[in-house]
Amino acid sequence: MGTGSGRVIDLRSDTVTLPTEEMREAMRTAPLGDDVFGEDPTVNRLEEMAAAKVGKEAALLVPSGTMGNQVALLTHTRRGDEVILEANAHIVHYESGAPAVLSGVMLRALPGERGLLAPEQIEAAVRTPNIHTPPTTLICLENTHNRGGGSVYPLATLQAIAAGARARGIPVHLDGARIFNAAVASGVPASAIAACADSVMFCLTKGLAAPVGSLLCGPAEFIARARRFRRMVGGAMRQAGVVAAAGIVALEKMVDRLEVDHANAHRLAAGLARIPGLLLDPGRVQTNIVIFRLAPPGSAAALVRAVAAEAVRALAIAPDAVRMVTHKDVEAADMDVAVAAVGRHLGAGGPA
Ligand code: TLP
Repeated sequence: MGTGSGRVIDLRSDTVTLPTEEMREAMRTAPLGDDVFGEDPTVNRLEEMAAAKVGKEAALLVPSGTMGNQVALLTHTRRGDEVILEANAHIVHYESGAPAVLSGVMLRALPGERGLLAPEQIEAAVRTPNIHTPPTTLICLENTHNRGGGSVYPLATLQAIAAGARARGIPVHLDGARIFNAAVASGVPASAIAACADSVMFCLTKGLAAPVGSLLCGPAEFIARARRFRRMVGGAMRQAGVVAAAGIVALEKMVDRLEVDHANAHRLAAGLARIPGLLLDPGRVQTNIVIFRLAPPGSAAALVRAVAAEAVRALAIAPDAVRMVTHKDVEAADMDVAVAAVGRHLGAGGPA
């Protein structure tokens, strides 16, 4: 069983993608300098391209999406402030408690619908200034939403949230780790999505397949302040053009092909949804993330172990929930192999 070729179908994340040959060649030949002196031409070029892609004045290369989000929080907030965000946000779940440690902020985590917040929900959560309450000084949104199953904010919702935030003078930070998946799936340019936020972070290392790097983008004045916080958390790098070179290829060559990942995710979801004992509405899969639940007493960990034995890798994200993510290093036929492996486990009434 398995892939028969010794190849592993790794659906744990789109972060597992390896750089393309073109990226490796660009990395080898990139003109370099010391980026802490602002002298790496390849980093400067990537930052300009990134800012232009999302319609912001400036951009800052950071080693990871986590650092991009945390530098944004440091730049937007002060200790004791409150940040409104969705309860399943990456910033809440997967950034090691950094907002509490680095920025010293309170997180006001609101329950969303597949990770998406409604404008009225945010409006109702904004604090009225009072000596007893932490001031609301930032709203964070995530698009696409990872734990929401790759869900995409409708542009009108983002615009309503942005209008409400602006009226109150509260900035919006967008965790757009997968903003290009959102753009490709919705047909809305990344710059129109980003226009609903003051700052936006996006990753080169997810579907775009670069080995390292994320960009924090925003007004020039904001990015100038963020540059100091990047330094503070140890993210100022030297000849970072080595990684920026791959990032340039990622932005130029890897965005349009994301629709292939989305088509593969739809194929995967359609196949999985036919398996008894597996709970998934394939109509809700919008991008490259497929999250399904198991009817009781199904165990996500047991399923992940069983399919791993067939060279299919997935991630248990809750006791009864499994995540599979498509990306450039898997193809359409792999989806059928993955579905068959899951089907065998559940069909065999595998260990609960
Ligand atoms: N997400 C990773 C893991 O950290 C869970 C993944 O496999 O999906 N924002 C969002 C929405 C993300 O999904 C991620 C990465 C990040 C930020 C952080 O990026 P990195 O891993 O570069 O720090």
